[in-house]
Amino acid sequence: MFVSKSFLALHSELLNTITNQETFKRMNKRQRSLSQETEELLNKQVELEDISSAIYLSMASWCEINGYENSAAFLYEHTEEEKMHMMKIFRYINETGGHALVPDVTNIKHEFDSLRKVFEEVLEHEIFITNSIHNIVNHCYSSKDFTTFNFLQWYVTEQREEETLARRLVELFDIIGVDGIGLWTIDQEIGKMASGSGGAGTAATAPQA
Ligand code: OFO
Repeated sequence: MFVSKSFLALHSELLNTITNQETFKRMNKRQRSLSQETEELLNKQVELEDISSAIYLSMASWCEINGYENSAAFLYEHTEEEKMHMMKIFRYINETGGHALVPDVTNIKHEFDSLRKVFEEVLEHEIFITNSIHNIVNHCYSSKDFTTFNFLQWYVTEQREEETLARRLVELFDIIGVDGIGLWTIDQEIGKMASGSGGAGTAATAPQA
């Protein structure tokens, strides 16, 4: 059977590439400092940060179409911030020899009962995220993965700030009340709190929820 020279060359080039990729994968496995279990926990956290981003985007949209412009701006910015949280972990997984996986986020709700409910859900969600971070930190401490333990300290600080701010936002509803121009005033106050807050390790430019 006649086989063209260029086909043989292409075939051998392909084989080389595959061999190189396999060698790289084997080397990568040997050289990884991340345990399988920590990698799975971090990939789960990547997904949670992406879910946070999607939830806040949905909330921002709801606020915008219901006339709460400052709250919408706050949540739009926070959507970006959650993406940044996700990417930090994503890159860390690969840098330490793991494989970061792109999450498949679906089933985000689009309707909310009220502005107050939006921010109550933000607080509830942030508490959930804090617990998740603490769970990974605890795992890293007991498995003596001090590199990841150290990496996660940024998130520990960030979560404390995010929870505190979310609590302040919910308190606005009790302090100001929602009657009359109450909701309008709360939306203005949320705008002020957004522009004055900053995250762990960031300049005071982005809002935290
Ligand atoms: Fe990523 O901190 Fe909020 O969720």
